[in-house]
Amino acid sequence: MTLTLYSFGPGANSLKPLATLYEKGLEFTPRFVDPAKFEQHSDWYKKINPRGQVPALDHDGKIVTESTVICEYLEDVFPDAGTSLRPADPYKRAEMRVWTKWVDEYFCWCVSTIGWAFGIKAIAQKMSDEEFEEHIRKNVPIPEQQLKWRRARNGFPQEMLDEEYRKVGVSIERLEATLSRQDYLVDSGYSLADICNFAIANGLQRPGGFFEGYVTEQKTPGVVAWLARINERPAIQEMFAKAKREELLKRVGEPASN
Ligand SMILES: N[C@@H](CCC(=O)N[C@@H](CS)C(=O)NCC(=O)O)C(=O)O
Repeated sequence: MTLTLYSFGPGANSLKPLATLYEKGLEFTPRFVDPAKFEQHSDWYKKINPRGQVPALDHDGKIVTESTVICEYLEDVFPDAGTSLRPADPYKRAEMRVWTKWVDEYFCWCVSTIGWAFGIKAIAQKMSDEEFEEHIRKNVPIPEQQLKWRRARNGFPQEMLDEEYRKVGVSIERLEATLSRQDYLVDSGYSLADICNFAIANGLQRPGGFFEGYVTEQKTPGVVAWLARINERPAIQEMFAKAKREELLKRVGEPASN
């Protein structure tokens, strides 16, 4: 049995399956897809995920995409490995899925747009106008992502940024409303609800970051304590330590079989 995870390393959507693999103690080969080289848009990678996005899991030659789906797949295939990340009770499991659906449909998008507006610009401005436009037109398969890349390079409309910041505020309030009452998003314990939200929320508390003031000890003590609680987990520490030692960030380029 072999598992290979194609990812950008432990941040955003890539963090979800990485954290799941570490929590479950599953052996896997990490393959770093380098966003600075637009490797997610390369022909070899689009044979793995035709959408030109990470993460993607290869399980014995079967490809699974969509970060939350990969996490659920790992639980389905390896239910007894390491930590169980779904509540046994069907109602609690439904609550967990409301949280993971909400991340994918709402929380991820507002945080991502701000990240693209202020963090991706440098990558997007690496090429000349002509090179950039040709790359986007030829290699980026999703029209919405083409627009996002163009906006990352040329600027997002201010009213869009204002609206996305408003949604980040709404999202943090929603997390705080639950986390001020309980340790984890579903009261039965740590689950994929926490991993998938942590993937997007971790880092929002960073002083000097794009979201300064949204997550603070004074305003959102529940969210701050929850982030710390997850960051203290041995599996999460192992994941970040491996990334720091660059073990998760080795770029391997085009696989020999492609
Ligand atoms: N719905 C997808 C979204 C994947 C996604 O947005 N991936 C981002 C990284 S977090 C990506 O590959 N961005 C690069 C690009 O679109 O060029 C999932 O959850 O896996």
